Amino acid sequence: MRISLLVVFVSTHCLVACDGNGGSDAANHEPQIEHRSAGDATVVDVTSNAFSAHSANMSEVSRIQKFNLGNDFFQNPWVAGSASTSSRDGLGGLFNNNACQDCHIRDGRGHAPNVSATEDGTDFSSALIRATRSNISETDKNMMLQSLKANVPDSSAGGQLQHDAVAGVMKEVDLRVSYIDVEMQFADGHIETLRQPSWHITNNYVSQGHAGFDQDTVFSVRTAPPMIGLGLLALIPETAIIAQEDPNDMDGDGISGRANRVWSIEQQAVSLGRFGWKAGQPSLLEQSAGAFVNDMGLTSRLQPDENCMPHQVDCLATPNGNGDSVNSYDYEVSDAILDAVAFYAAHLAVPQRRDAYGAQVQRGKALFQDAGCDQCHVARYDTASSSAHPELSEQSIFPYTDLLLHDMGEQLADFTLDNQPVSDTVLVEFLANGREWRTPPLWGIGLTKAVDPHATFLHDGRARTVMEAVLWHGGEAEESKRLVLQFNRSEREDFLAFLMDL
Ligand code: HEC
Ligand code: HEC
Ligand SMILES: [Ca+2]
Ligand SMILES: [Ca+2]
Repeated sequence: MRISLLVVFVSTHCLVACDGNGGSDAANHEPQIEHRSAGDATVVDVTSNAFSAHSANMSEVSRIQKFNLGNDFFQNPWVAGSASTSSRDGLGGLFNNNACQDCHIRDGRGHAPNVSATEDGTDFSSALIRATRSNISETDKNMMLQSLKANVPDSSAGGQLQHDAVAGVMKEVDLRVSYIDVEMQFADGHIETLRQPSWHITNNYVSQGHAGFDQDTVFSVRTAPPMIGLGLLALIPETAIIAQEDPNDMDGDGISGRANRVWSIEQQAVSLGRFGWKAGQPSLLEQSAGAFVNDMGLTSRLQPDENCMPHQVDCLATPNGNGDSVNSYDYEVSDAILDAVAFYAAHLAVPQRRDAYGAQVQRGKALFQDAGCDQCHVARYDTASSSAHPELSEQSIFPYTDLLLHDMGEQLADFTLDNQPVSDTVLVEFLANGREWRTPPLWGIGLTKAVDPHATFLHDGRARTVMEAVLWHGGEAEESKRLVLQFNRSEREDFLAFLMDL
């Protein structure tokens, strides 16, 4: 039995991998497909454009008709509504930024503000803060558990704090961050210095006689994640994700991932959450519509209402961008534009790995597995069949995520008005509590700084390097971090060589 299995394996190896990619004499006899992280959609690029290419196997027709149109509306800024301008107006009243690309920089990620010796950080151009009430009624809690309701918004500023606004509208908040240094010591004495953030949020309505934030409001800082490979993540079969859940840690390994379940406006049903730092969005179409309305103040079929609270009369009075003197649309973002942007978001390719089978990278991969990183950062999936996205259909992919929520401990928790970490009983986004985060995919992470040297890691961007990100792991990942802290110098180098090769 063993022998015949081995024969099958070896012959698969020859069928699939004898294409000259990498040596065929690897220690294990698996076919070497891992360097192509996104299967046939993988691109070869190590430049600052590494995250901006379309799926390598995309047809010319799709590229010209949809990808380029989506790119245009992802990249170029939107302007305030007026009677005369184009299909790109209707920004605000309230917004965080005026172009998708200004947060998802070069189709990669954003960053937390940097600080100087004398000044706190105020550059929130690619980050935003959500606001959620924590002391909620049983009815509200049940609604969230049944996933009909993402959260209960702050009654002053709503569920997201917009730190910018069009002329004549009061922006909701002014934001600032300061950091203190925290030292982490490895077993061999090596020290890494991390920066622990304190977020300072000024509610501008207080100056207008408003009471300010509700006393029980909790805050969740989010930097923009990278845009690559998202259509492939959308096609990971739901069964494969659910099969990895272990909500009560039945297997006793200290890791208890669970899926977020969220309300899908498109499906009008509870669906598996996949996107966002807490997996609060079920699809790229809904994530894009959510970004348009919350981050930019742009309405669409899926999000027909502006992001203003009832008392924000200046926001409500902002001219909308529903068409111009010639055309009129029902919403500021037409269906054609929304579809094209979601298509674009599905098709940013993942770059090929540089040295996946090199000796040092292989040693680093073994250390990654020894430290249990792959219990959450699960390497491989096969995507479902899709006629809508043939390029992404039935691909073997290596995203390094389980798309599940994990309690990452107090240090990475969302926080209260007086800057205390929230407890794990506070629901922040559908079923995700204030200490839970979705395991982010690691594919492409080694090219992050090539794409944007200012990019930072983790949900709030506190980590300046990949190693800092690892050393912030706590909660369910505490044991993994403990094992990393035992690495000696050459092991650290191998470990990082693997991560930087992804
Ligand atoms: C103000 C900055 C900002 C702007 C502008 C912005 N985004 Fe985002 N984007 C974010 C943040 C922050 C997240 C994470 C949200 C969360 O955790 O819920 C995100 C998440 C996403 C995701 C999910 C990625 C993942 O890995 O789960 C997609 C897709 C996305 N944005 C698309 C868009 C599109 C399309 C636009 C323009 C319509 C846009 N974004 C505009 C900041 C921004
Ligand atoms: C219990 C699950 C779990 C384990 C085990 C785990 N991680 Fe993570 N990892 C996460 C989650 C969840 C986040 C996001 C945390 C946040 O943003 O606050 C994360 C974030 C990261 C990031 C930053 C990603 C980004 O896009 O900013 C890196 C790098 C990373 N992990 C590497 C590792 C390595 C290496 C190991 C093993 C030493 C490891 N992780 C172990 C769940 C896990
Ligand atoms: Ca608007
Ligand atoms: Ca708001």
